[in-house]
Amino acid sequence: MNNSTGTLVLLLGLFAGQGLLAETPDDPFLHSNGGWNQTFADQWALGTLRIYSEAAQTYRSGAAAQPIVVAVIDTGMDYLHPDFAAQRLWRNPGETRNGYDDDGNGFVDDLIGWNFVDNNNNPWDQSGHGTHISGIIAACTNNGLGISAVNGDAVIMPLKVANFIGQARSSAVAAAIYYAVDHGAQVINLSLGSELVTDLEHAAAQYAADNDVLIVVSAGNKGLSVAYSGYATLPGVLVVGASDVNGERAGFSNFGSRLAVLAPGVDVLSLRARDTDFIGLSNPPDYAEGSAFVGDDDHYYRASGTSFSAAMVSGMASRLLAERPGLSADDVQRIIVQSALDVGAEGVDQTSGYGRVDYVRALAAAPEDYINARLTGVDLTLRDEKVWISVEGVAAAARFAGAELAVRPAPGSVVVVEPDKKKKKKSKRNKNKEETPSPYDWQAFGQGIEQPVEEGELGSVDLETLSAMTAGSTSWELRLLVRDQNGEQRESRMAMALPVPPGPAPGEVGRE
Ligand SMILES: [Ca+2]
Ligand SMILES: [Ca+2]
Ligand SMILES: [Ca+2]
Repeated sequence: MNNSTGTLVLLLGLFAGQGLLAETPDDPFLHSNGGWNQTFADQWALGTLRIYSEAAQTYRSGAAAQPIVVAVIDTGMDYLHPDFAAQRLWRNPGETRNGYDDDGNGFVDDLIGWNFVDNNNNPWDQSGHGTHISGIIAACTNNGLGISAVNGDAVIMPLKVANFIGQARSSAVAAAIYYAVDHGAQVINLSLGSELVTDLEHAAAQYAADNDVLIVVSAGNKGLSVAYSGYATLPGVLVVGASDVNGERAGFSNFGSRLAVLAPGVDVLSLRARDTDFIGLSNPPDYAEGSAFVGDDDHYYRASGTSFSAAMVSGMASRLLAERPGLSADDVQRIIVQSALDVGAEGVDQTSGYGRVDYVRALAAAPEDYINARLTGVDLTLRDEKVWISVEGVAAAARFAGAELAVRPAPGSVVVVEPDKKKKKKSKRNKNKEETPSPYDWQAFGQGIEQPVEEGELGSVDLETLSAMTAGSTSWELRLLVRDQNGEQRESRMAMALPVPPGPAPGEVGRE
């Protein structure tokens, strides 16, 4: 974005430090609204993320941004798009166009990436999906044309694994991950749906994690829980769902305990690959051909989906890596997750994870700080002729100071208090006193948590006891509170009901 001299970069840094607004990119869609007769900004997502805000400028390191390579494992790319700069396309330094595999990596003339679908060196996009993603991350920015990107200084490595209708083989996805890691990508965008994940993909994702490469995965668009299926279950990946213009979870966005954060994923404007209209390919009943085209020359396209939310986060991750050299993939993931703005239910929840990502908050975050509070599931077991309810999740912090699990009847649930023998005894004993604690208040669920729990049981209570202490309720709200020694704390909430708690997939609950 800024290809001026080192002196000017330094000056911009100084001005920014004094709170003066540095130059924002001059791409027209960054400054316009109503491009398709909508009421909000054409590139509303960049505003929401605060990529080009004054606040973001004040955190600029002033260092010349190093180009971070982002591998886009998708349908390929229209790398000749007029709003994509040729120098932002990855080049394999070890390869020459001569029909030989010069660098001996098993791919002949892999100059700019690879097409794993047709097994050739041209990752051209016949769908448009991959180009849209690549444009969000690194369209040509500040060129007075079209859109701005999240990180106009990133370099895109297009790895085509999906055909024009978006179908991909597991072996191709795995091979593309290895290729990306082995050729210098620091971020991998994987916005592909898959119900079943193979050992091949699992091993490839582990390879990326072991080599300090961040994989950003889209949660999917079926409005379902992804706690136990799809690429969300790959090791080390950052799972992103979609938020809408109001900052809420988009209704189509998948959710579940593996969802980390939300990012803008509704009506996202980006590049349109030549001769493509991918929304039409899935034959949505209310879609008129070409109606997602934007701009006088139809070079732009608007689309909704968690694919594009993941691209926002991939772009953000690459920008953070450039702005804050020395951060590891884990650091970047932690920063993005921990600095997210809480939305939806209080604290970390099933539908919005840690919340909505925010670039300024991410810039300000300390990489070593974290508080992980996450309720992930409920297990029923039979023990000593009683039904025990175990609550599972994560309770950890940089300087763990303890955690508590609490329960109360679900808000809004009508709780009929059935007088029973125990209660009668109790009321006799406390004849003139109100019962304490009230069954409608938060009450401790199991013992206090004194040691961090990375993933496991946080507490358990037998059903009879739980029922008695919550006035016979059969649906509850759970709350986990995790404290750090620095005084910070984070909570997580989850709904729980009998006979089958919501959230986890069938087979994971109710087993005995
Ligand atoms: Ca080669
Ligand atoms: Ca060659
Ligand atoms: Ca542009």
